[in-house]
Amino acid sequence: MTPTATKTTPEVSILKQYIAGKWVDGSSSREIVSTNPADNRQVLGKVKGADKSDVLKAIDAAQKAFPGWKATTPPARGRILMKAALILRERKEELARLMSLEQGKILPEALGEMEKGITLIEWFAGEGLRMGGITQPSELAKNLLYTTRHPRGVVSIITPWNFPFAIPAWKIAPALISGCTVVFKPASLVPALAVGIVKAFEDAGLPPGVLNLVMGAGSAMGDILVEEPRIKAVSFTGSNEIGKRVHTIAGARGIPVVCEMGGKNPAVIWDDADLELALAGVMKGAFGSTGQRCTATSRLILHTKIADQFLKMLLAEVAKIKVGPGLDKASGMGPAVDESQMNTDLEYIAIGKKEGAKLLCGGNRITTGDYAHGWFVEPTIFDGVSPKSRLWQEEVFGPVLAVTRTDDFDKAVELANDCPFGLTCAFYSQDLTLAMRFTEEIEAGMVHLNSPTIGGEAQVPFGGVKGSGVGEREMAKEGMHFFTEQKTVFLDYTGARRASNLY
Ligand code: UN1
Repeated sequence: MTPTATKTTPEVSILKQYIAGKWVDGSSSREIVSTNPADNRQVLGKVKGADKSDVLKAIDAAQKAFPGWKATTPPARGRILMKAALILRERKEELARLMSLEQGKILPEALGEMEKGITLIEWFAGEGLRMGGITQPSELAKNLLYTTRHPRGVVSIITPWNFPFAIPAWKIAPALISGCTVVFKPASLVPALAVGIVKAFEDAGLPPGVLNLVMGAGSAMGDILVEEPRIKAVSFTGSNEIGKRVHTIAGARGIPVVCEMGGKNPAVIWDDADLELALAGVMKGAFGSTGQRCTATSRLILHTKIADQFLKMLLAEVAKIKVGPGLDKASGMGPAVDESQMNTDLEYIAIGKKEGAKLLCGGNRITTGDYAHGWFVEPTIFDGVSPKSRLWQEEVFGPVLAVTRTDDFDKAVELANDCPFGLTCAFYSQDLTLAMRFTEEIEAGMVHLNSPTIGGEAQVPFGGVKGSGVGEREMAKEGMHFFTEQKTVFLDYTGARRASNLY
């Protein structure tokens, strides 16, 4: 495994903050260093970190740009978004390569993420022509009732490292099309991709100050992105710990907030399931993106009758996964994003063993040869996991799958629901009645029938219940509505004739 040489891209060469339409250095003494998780000797770029003063400048710029952007018609905003999407399409391969290098995911996954993010921008671009409210008949004659939507103002967008392009895209695009101006703070592990997306909007002609990028340690910036009075809404995806903090501060200020947080998503494979289909779904769900997605399949509930057969098929398939660098064509699974995430994976593997679960495969860091310079963990499966155990209840965010068995449908649903999260789930069966019962009884924001727990599409809402999220759903109309205020208008056009009031 030789580290793949970094192709110098324009995006890497301008690793800077973007404030008021200018690429500038941050004021913090702390640098953000972008490294390759497959080979931590390879530094991809460095950013002079932002601190509170930079965030305030970004908020100033966004506040100044707001009236002009608000006055720009939604179709005109949409054309800028569409241009950004076209630019991103041209840069798709280049940015996907960069994503593999910086985040670690294998190239086909990075290309898939680019495609998804670009589609989201295109979808929201089109909403510029459709964003109107509703018209309803009134109780009163010659009266019209209708609603309009208005941008909230300056908003904060805070995103994680696991989808460094798609998650920023699905938050920035609806904010911009709504007429909001944005202060965008990506995770410090993925600055190059954040620059890549912002650069595309700049090149598409987005006016200065409408989208600002601040990169730096959370500790250097403090809570200013949520507590500054000019911030009118916050959209956050990330850990439960930070999400709860964001929610509390935003709640105390009385501003709208969306927090998309963890998942511990179950896949239930029933005895009549198409096992080949279920196998493909569990492989993608549990080990795709190295398990580092909130929609990952992390709990597997097998019908007792097919459990041994299915696990045999699964183990044979997992044995074929070649763990390796994202840009290596042979790799089927990339590294953990950094040392800390790798250690979390290993800690949960140790917890699983201690709790008495049976390790079926994996369980180790890979350190042979050049692998010692990366954060590689084997795909890991535990059988006989107790529902009360930490391995069943807590999010790992790595390639670790917990398995249990039952032959009772009600018990399967109970096991699936016995967890603090409720983002997504999967049910594999040919039985429509059972599938519909599962859909009704499961506590989750998204249900996949005969399809893996992962993924989402631009045109339908995305989000979860319980510990998985608070606030409005993302994507689709809901994703855009979050960034707007509504006005209900009561229009009386009786003119000189006196309106006869009903009440
Ligand atoms: C997906 O499964 O394609 O952080 C998206 C996450 C989610 C996104 C998952 N917000 O993993």
